[in-house]
Amino acid sequence: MQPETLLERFEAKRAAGISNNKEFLDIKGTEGLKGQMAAIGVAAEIKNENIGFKCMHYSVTESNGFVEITVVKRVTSDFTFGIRTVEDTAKMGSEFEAFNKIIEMPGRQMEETVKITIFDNNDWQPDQIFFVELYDPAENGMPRYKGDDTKCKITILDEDFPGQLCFEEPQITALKSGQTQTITLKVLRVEGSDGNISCTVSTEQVNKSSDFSALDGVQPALPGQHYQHMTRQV
Ligand SMILES: [Ca+2]
Ligand SMILES: [Ca+2]
Repeated sequence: MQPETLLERFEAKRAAGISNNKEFLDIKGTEGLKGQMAAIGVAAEIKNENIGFKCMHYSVTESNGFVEITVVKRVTSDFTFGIRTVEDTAKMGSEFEAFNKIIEMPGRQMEETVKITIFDNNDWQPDQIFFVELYDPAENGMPRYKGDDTKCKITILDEDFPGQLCFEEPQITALKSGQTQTITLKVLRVEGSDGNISCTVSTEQVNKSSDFSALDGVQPALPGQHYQHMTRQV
């Protein structure tokens, strides 16, 4: 008996040891088909029949200034659609410029590229994401079009290096002289100097004598600052 449904064909191929997922991964179809494929553990990408993103995920460094995203039209007739940004961990006005536009594509035009501004800063942050989606401007509430390819993800890659703080000299010797002396400790900021960082500093008494003034508090380091002096009396 010939397998008739997609599920039956998949089972028949699997039973015969044939591995060919192409038709499952690139197939156009309905939500019902998607559910059927999910039931057999195959991730299906359901494309919108009219419009979709060419790529589903873009990565851009924050210093790049912008990201360009391409939309593909799949019908030969004129088509009007909306495209807008949606916040996630990346926020509008902070990490990217809000974008919301209605675009009319004539029948002969099959692709359109939009440019979204990315903002740079000097602070280290985890990589952040936002989304761009295609929506129906003619429908009430302007919902996103159906299909997995009507939403794409943008990852903004951070490229700032705050660096690390350390003492220039791991050990300093001060001889007792009967008079108050001042020693200087130099703190270095190495392997990067982007953004503001700070560290807490404290003194620790190793033996019973208390022949030094305590050093406690927070030492800030400003962007581009590579060292700082701290003085103590002994
Ligand atoms: Ca930066
Ligand atoms: Ca940054």
